[in-house]
Amino acid sequence: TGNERSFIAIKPDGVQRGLIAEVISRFEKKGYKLVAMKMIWATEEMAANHYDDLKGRPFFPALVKYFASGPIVAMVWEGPDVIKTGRKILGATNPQAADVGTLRGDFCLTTGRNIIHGSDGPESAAHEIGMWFTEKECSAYSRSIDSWIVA
Ligand code: DAT
Ligand code: MG
Repeated sequence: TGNERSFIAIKPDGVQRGLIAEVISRFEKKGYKLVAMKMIWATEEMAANHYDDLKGRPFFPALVKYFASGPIVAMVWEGPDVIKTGRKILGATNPQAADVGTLRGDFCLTTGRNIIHGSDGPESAAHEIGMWFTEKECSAYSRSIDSWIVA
């Protein structure tokens, strides 16, 4: 939908590797609107809550440790079909399966260090945005260029 929002986070490896600007650039150049952003060092409790749906999977403990291993850049991006199209910009979960031209296809090698998170549906987007940001931290604003991007 037109004003759909997705939670996108640059994971600790993406921050360490200097890929913050690259990630922002891909979403920004596509035309999406950044409505919230902050750097935050998640606790393992926060990481476990974020990946709640994967509790019980064998890789869950390692995933939680990885996500809490350093600061992340948490963002909310807005625009037409940003959840589904954002997932395309990220590429497949396993970087070896990710198409060249996607962030994971271009910048990483293994599932355990896949640099970025993106909401996979409207329910998870709402849960994740609510978990990481308050309503007031999400700025509803228009850009004068919007009518050159969306019609
Ligand atoms: P995605 O991050 O593409 O939404 P997911 O939600 O299925 O993928 O899993 C969340 C993260 O957990 C993923 O980015 C990396 C890790 N992960 C998923 N499947 C894994 C596996 N089979 N082995 C190791 N780590 C895995
Ligand atoms: Mg997921």
